[in-house]
Amino acid sequence: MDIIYYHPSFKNDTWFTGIQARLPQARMRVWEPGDTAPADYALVRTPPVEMLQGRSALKGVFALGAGVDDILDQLRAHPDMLAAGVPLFRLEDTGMSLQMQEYAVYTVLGWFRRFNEYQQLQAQGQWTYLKNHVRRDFTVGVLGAGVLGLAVAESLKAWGFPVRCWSRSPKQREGITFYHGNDQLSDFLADTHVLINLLPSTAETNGIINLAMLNQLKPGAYVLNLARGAHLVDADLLAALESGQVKAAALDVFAVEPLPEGHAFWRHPNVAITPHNAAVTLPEEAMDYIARAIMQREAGEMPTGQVDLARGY
Ligand code: NDP
Ligand code: OXD
Repeated sequence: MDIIYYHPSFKNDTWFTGIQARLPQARMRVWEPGDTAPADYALVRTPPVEMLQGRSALKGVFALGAGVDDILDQLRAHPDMLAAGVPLFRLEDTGMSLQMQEYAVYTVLGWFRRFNEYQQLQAQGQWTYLKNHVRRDFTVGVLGAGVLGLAVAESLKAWGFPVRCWSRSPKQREGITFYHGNDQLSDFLADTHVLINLLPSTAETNGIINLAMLNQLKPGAYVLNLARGAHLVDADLLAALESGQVKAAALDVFAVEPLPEGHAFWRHPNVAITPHNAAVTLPEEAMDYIARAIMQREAGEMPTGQVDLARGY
């Protein structure tokens, strides 16, 4: 079994040793330009187009992340990048849900208890009591009710906040209110005090967090973008922060990464920034899934995690 591998920044050794230990029959190699030798599987992040082009014998391409917008963008520009019938898989959870929960719970509790504002007051040497938010009014709305969105919703439900989610298809779970489709988007946004984004980046979702959306949230809303920078219209968020419609934002992802020096988000007093690490790929967990999925493919089965190329996620 031959596996080709490409990642622009990961340490290759970890992946080679880990895959070898799990799949002793595998021969894994880093793909280099010009390598057209046979391969059964590919493990990739933002792969060069020519790595996958013409490889109709591939039994699976495994994205080394949860989002596959980078690969699908390339596929749109080069429709022959993936041969017909070659399945693309993505990481489902593999330890990312817990990381997203940590980030969301920390951030939402900070806003709820107004710790971000106390930090600013401390910097001014001010001993001031701020009025507490009311838990039953502090409604959290999660855009996306997939693997990560649902995990985040459950973790905030456990803290007693009213929680709602918006997705494409209808869903049901105890203690969470669900909305679906464009027709129910306005109902989802009305009364949402904290907006958390965990949508995939697709033609339908890019630019979705714009002024029209922000203006439908409860005045003084909070925005947490954990998904992709392409979802957010930066200028609209800045305008909403300026008007007070949005009180604070926490952003892990940006349209251009690293966030360019001089971007207004860097020094905005009500914007918190992290460098796209809300949930990182954990190699051991990811390799457990990939090795299991490869064994399933070898047995003629279809593992979970297959990306629907037409749907875009
Ligand atoms: P999933 O595919 O499991 O979930 C996606 C959710 O979005 C689904 O509920 C889906 O609806 C919903 N959705 C998609 N399109 C639409 C639409 N047009 N209208 C309404 N709802 C829609 O993805 P994950 O939860 O695993 O991951 C979400 C995203 O998080 C990734 O795509 C990635 O971009 C980002 N991410 C960011 C990381 C970071 O470190 N910042 C790390 C990992 C992921 P339905 O359920 O009906 O299909
Ligand atoms: C991912 C990411 O999608 O790292 O996994 O953002």
